Amino acid sequence: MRRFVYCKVVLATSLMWVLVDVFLLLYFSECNKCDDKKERSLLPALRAVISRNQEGPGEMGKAVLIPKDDQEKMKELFKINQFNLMASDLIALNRSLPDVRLDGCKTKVYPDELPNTSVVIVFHNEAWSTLLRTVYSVINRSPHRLLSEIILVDDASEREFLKASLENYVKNLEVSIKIIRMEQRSGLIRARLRSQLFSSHRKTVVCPIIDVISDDTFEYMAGSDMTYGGFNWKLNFRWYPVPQREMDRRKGDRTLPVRTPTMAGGLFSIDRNYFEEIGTYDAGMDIWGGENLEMSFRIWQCGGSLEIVTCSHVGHVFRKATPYTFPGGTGHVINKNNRRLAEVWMDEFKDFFYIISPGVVKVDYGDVSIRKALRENLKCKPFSWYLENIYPDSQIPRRYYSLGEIRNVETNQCLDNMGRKENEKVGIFNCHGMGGNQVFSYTADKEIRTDDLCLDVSRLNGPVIMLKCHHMRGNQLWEYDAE
Ligand code: UD2
Ligand code: MN
Repeated sequence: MRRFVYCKVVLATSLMWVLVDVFLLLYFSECNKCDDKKERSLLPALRAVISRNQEGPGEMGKAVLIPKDDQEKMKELFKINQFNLMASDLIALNRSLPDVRLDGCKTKVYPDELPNTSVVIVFHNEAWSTLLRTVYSVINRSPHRLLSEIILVDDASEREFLKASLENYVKNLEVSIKIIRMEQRSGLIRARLRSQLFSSHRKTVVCPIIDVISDDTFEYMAGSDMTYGGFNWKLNFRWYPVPQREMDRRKGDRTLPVRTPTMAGGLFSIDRNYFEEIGTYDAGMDIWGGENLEMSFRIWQCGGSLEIVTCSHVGHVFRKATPYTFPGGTGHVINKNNRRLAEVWMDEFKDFFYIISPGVVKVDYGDVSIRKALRENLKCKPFSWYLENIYPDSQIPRRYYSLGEIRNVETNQCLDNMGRKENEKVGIFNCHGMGGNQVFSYTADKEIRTDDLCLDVSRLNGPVIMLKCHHMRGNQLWEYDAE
């Protein structure tokens, strides 16, 4: 959020929410009241160039380049939010953007009786300019009759300017804005729950295309309608190409919603009652991570559907590092959340996660009996059904012969991906029996894969390299000779 991130959003969909300006002047005067001096990054020399017309910094989504003399300062400020705060502060709160939608989207007509939406934005210590630009973009780019309110959930921020100044500022906006304060740091999962969000087509949960706002220059770049959400063995959310079957189902019309196996998690719209019916979030998850896959699996397995509405765009600053603390430690928090999701939803397929991340099994994940009871009550389908029907191109194979190490019993050496990436050679290393880089699966399609990469040989004498799995057999087909 703060940046942009809304958690939520809109079915409305024909609009792009952007980030944007408004009364720059107001902004400055507010900001001058900020106690946190570090936030006041605007240098006098740069202020002069700010204007509200389309020639101002960052207008029409352009990159903002900081002059050489200010680069030191810029780097210093970058650390506060893990994005270029100086650049963001230079951009108008109602910044103009190019219309990046597919042409077919621009003439679409939507039904009159769409439900109202409350937009929920959670934040912990985010910057003033990104938070407010998010708010303005929601206001300026959503039909007001569909936008009932914006709810800002403050997850126990410590920055002074997010207190009274924020309250006073939003009072004057033309859409009702509620601010809810968490009394203690709770994480984005429980913070979102506090607002009791959302709205949209019952049982269809929708996400926008997520456009990329550069963390360095705040340049606005259109996201693709040709990727959808998946995940790897480590349970990281990943974008993968939209498969042919999904193009065929839509008869090639790219403006129709894409059925996606998972969502990124930060931006989606859901019917409020349905959200409650399917068990909101797992409130036992801490701070960050895991909730997006948990919700994705739950929606599909329990009879709902998840779509990317390709005519809807929302910009997001993808940060390379997290700006805030993870009470308990980053690894611990994420592993705990992922274990909760694996234990409740993945059945025997959780082995893929555990075997590639040994060590994770030692992490205490608390009590999941309530979530298991929820799955039971809703009569949700098994994970194998999800893999078969919703995500046949999954990195976790629905059917496989084996999962484990590939050992040369003579030398006691094992095939090892050596932590290498796509296009690099697979290696051989002493067997360590710890899983991780030495885990491979021989699948029913006769591929040998390690997470989302497959062993591939294109020349008779090798080498064997690791490439994206293509499901076409050919150079990725391996026969096992038991003899
Ligand atoms: C991605 C998702 C995010 C969430 C996360 C996995 C997108 C674009 N983003 O995170 O929504 O699904 O993956 O968990 O899909 N925040 C709090 N309290 C906290 C931590 C964060 O309020 O303890 C706020 C934070 O200030 C921000 C929002 O939650 O406004 C999302 O956090 P982020 O931007 O660090 O997460 P991101 O985009 O990496
Ligand atoms: Mn984010």
